[in-house]
Amino acid sequence: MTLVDSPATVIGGPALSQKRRLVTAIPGPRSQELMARKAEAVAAGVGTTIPVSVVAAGGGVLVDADGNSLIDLGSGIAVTGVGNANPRVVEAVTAQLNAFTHTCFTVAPYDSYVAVAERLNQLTPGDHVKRSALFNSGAEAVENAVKIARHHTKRQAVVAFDHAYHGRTNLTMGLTAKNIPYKSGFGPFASEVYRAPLSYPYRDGGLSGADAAARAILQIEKQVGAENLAAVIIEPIQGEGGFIVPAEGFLPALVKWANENDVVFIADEVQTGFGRTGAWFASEHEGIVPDLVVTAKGIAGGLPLSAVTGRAEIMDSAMAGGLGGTYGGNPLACAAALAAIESYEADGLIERAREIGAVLIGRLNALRTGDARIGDVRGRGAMVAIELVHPETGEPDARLTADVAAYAHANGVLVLTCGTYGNVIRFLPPLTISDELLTEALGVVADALRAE
Ligand code: PLZ
Repeated sequence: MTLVDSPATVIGGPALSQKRRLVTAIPGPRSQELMARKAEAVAAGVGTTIPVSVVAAGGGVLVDADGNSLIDLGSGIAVTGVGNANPRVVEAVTAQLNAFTHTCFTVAPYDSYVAVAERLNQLTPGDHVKRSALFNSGAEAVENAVKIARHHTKRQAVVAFDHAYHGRTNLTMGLTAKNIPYKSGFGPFASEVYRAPLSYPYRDGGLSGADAAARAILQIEKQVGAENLAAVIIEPIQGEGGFIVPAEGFLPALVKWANENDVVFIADEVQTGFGRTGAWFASEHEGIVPDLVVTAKGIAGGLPLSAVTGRAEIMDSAMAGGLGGTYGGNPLACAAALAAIESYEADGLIERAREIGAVLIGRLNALRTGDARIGDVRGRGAMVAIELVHPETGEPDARLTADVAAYAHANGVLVLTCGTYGNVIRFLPPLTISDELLTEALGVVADALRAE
């Protein structure tokens, strides 16, 4: 039986009922206790979205220490696509734990690292010869993609886009657009990073994809020069920046220009990858073939793993020893990735992402019809968002957004916000969520909008 037929088969704990259930206020007493300890022990810069103490998670719910069961519309920021404690992942990681936990692949290699590379080479867009290298976090993989592109092209400049998010390390902070909270006070940032305008259909007056690409390319040519440019890096659908789907034609035009100018085109599929958008990778929706693809998050069912996959001639440019790290491609994470990939395939989860998308888009568009504060509904597959605005002016409404999220949290639905202007609510459920839970959660969001 597939998970699509019976979402209950992916429940993480033995008796994790797939229900929203509140037995205390959020946070309950045990969660409050944890938050008090956190305040004393954990650096203030490490924030939290919802003040709970999680003890179990699976299917479409998170259970807290007070016995509350919350509907999960965040998947740990698009990580647990295969569901929390996915049985295939648990089994594979447990077996690996009992065999060996670490040798460092660059010291004494093992099968699963190579197997993950083989799977990535098959699954990412394009049928050219590919190589992969594995790392720990999305940011680390982005850094390595840029390293590789610079080494290959012998050029230095990198272009990222408005509203981009690529991570929190020094280079990736520089690539990231938004100042607060990601960058403010954390400079100086790496040099040779330039920014280009994005295609943002809701806010750029409906500029066509071709025109938006021409605008970006003109700026790159005038301000940077292709001869200095190692790479352009872009999220095919922006994540933290506001779930912005560029106008059709924007991405293909950029890829064409990059190819013609020997500029490495890097797709940051950290948030969009692994079935999230209803395809293995979001690049597929417009048929683009990036030179390098950066993946993380959904790759390994919650274990820390990331990768750069791309054209062999680019990936092989760095000398042996030039790429690596102590933990990159750790055996536990690789075992998890192989099991997660199996789950996406065997359990029909990519198809499920499209079904989830249809439910989300349908319900949210219906809400929008009667509510002018919902300026836009957008996304693909199980990566969907609403942008909230002041109806008279179209100005972003960050206050309403925060209030709707707070109402949802208080009522047992974990939603995340995003966007340069903090006015986007994003829906990123595990692909193992049931339609019932999803519909109930959207009902709570509708109540929240009614209450404000
Ligand atoms: N590229 C497209 O979405 C991570 C960040 C949350 P790491 N997004 C969630 C936060 O507040 O830190 C992300 C992404 C894209 C790169 C990254 C970075 O991935 O695994 O967080 O380093």
